[in-house]
Amino acid sequence: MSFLGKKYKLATSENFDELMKALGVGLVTRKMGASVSPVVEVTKDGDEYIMKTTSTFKSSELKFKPGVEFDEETPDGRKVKTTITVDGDKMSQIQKGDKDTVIEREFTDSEMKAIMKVDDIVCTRIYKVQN
Ligand code: ACD
Repeated sequence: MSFLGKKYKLATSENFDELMKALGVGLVTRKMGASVSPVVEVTKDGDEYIMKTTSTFKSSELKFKPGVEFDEETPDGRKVKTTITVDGDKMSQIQKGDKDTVIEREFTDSEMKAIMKVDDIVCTRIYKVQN
C-alpha cells in the first residue's frame, strides 16, 4: 500500500469532456472541470479509507470501507450509490445512478492511472506524484 499518503496530480487527460457529456454535465461545469488539475491523496484510518480529491474548482472527500456501499454526491451534483473495492494497488469504484460509472485506479510509486467508463465512453487520466 505504498500509495497511501502520496499526492498524485493530474498530468494528462483524454476524453474527459466526452465522459462529462455522457453524464449530462452542463457546459460551464465541463469547461471548469476540464481546466483544473486535481490532486488525489488516499489515506487510511483503521479499516476505513479516505480519498481526497482537491482542485481550485471542486473538491471531494470520500470515506469508505472496501466493498461497503455508501451515498456519494459527485462533483457535478449527482447522487449515486458507490462501492469501492481495493486489490493491492488497484481500486475499483462503481457508481450506481441514472448512469452507472466505473472508475478503475491503479497506483504506482510515481503515478496513478484512472480509467473512467460511462456507456461506451472511456476516459483515461494520468496523475504524477507531486514532489
Ligand atoms: C478526477 C476527477 C473526478 C471526476 C469525477 C467524476 C467525473 C464525473 C463528472 C465530473 C463533473 C464535473 C467536473 C468537475 C470537477 C473536476 C474536478 C473534481 C474534483 C473533485 O478524479 O480527476
